[in-house]
Amino acid sequence: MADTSFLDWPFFDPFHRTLAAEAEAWAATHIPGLADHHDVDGSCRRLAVAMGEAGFLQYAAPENGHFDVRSLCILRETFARHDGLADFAFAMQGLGTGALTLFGSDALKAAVLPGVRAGTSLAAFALTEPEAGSDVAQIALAATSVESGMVRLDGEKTWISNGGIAGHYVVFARSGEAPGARGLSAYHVPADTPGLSIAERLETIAPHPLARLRFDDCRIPASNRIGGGGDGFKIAMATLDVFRSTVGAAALGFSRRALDVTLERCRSRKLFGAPLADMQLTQTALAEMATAIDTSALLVYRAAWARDRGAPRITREAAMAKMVATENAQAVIDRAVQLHGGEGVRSGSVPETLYREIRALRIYEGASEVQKLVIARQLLTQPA
Ligand code: COS
Repeated sequence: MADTSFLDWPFFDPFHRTLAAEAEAWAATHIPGLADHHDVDGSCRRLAVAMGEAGFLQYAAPENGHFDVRSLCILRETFARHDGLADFAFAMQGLGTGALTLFGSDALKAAVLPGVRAGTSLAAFALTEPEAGSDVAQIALAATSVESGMVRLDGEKTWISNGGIAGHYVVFARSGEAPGARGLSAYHVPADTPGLSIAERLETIAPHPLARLRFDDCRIPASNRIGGGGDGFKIAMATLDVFRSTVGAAALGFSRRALDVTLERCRSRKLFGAPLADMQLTQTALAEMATAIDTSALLVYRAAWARDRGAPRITREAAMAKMVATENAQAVIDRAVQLHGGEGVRSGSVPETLYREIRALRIYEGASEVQKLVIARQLLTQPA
């Protein structure tokens, strides 16, 4: 049983504890029958509908427009502890519509978000391009105003989660109001818009729905723009400020699972006539794993709490939470693999699955190296 004592920390309100218990009970009952890693598209569709029916997607696309980031983190941590695809299906409904929730017009929100909350319409966040990943200001996909209130999109996006199964994408494009970061805008693009196609499905070490998208003379109404013209960069960053802490929460869920199975293993496995747990080398590893997990949890829930209580910007806190929790999780899971011996690398074992699942989290939504840049810039721009 995973440690839930963190829920007694002062970061939480009573309803967070209730939500954590509800999510745990739901996950234990429903996720095993819904997640099938040989059918990632079907699994994500089934998981989203079931999470919608259970009411969890209300947190991913809140009706009142205000994210409760602690709830998002609790849900991601809980789902990730049970299954990486379950976490993914939940997270994408939030990340894929975060820009709409925060900056969209009432008409767009009313048209799109009910299906997202129901889990019947899958969402995607289309930021990265073949030549613009960490350096968002280099986005090249062109948005050009054309006749009768339409905008034409031309270019490519890649590494797009839910690409191929999403019902709609938030697409960041160069609208040209100014050079660099100030010349981008965000658009809502339904997946069935003519000119939008799936150029390639992308396979990774922990399979998830992922694709490269092509936009060829893809026309959408100008009213599909999210926020103001030229505001796309800030909209992307504000969305990532919310969701980066939740990536840290998913990493925490993976780490807690790794520690749980390692504790079981160390108690039951005999080595030189005694349980593995009796060796001081093992105890050192377990102590370091548990301390890394608590360190991550403190940073993740600090960032979430700070935003929920109204901090105007939590860029630094979210970057620290994402960087430390994902890096710590990699180290914790590597230790779990080592303490499981051969079983740790057997295909399909829990440590092996976690080892593959965690790797991408140190890269997506801002690699650890980018988080360091973000943290340092925040320090350097503070008044002396
Ligand atoms: N919230 C609101 N506004 C923000 C912001 C935030 N978190 N971060 C930056 N801005 C604003 C800045 O204040 C600046 O505004 P002004 O033009 O009014 O001064 C503007 O946005 C440009 O910011 P900056 O100069 O820092 O832009 P850079 O191009 O130098 O940004 C980083 C570089 C690395 C910070 C940015 O590109 C980044 O976060 N990259 C990682 C992106 C990512 O996560 N990619 C993965 C794809 S998603 S799976």
